[in-house]
Amino acid sequence: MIDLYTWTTPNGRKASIALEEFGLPYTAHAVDISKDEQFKPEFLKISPNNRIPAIVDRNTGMSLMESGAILIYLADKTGKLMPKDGEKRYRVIEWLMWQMGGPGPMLGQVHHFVKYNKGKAPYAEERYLKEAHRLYDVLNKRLANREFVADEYSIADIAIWPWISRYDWQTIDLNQYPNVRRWYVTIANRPAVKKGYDVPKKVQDIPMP
Ligand SMILES: N[C@@H](CCC(=O)N[C@@H](CS)C(=O)NCC(=O)O)C(=O)O
Repeated sequence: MIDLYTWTTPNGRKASIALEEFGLPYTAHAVDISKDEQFKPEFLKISPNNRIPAIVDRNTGMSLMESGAILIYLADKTGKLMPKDGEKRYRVIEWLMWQMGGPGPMLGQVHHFVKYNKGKAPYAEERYLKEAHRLYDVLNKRLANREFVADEYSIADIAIWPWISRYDWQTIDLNQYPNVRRWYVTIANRPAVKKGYDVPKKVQDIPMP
């Protein structure tokens, strides 16, 4: 049994979608970041960076923060969605790290400046939108002749997908990136993704282009 501490955000949804895909039993605990619940002392014990998601594995007592680390942990625990060794494993880690260093922080800045603070910082809006388009272009090219970012559907797709699901917040027209669009729709239709998207509560239907 896994305890998942999460909220209705891209990083939170990575963990709940993965838990659904792995078929692991878990209990979701809502940490409402709009009410600063991520700063509560009891949450800081398992997430010293005061951010969601975090997990506690009741079998081992181990706690873990950082969505990338959580995805690798769960993949290793179940032996699913990431090869055990060899080049294929590192290809998954490569694209997982691309997400952690690229779309995560950069699209997060687009949400901050373009969606929530439009007009306040035109230079920042331009800078992060340009970077968003560059990242979408990288992903579009990567998906030109493959179904998923690594060799098979993996934790790397699970990490990237929730950030792309906010394409409307990012003012991105997915028709401009047809390979990303095709990949996005394929993953959106997976039953585990539909279930994991609504954790810890349903906010809206999955956006569809
Ligand atoms: N690198 C971290 C980022 C986690 C993160 O930024 N989580 C956001 C929600 S998507 C959060 O908890 N924000 C709370 C805050 O900014 O105080 C991860 O991938 O887990």
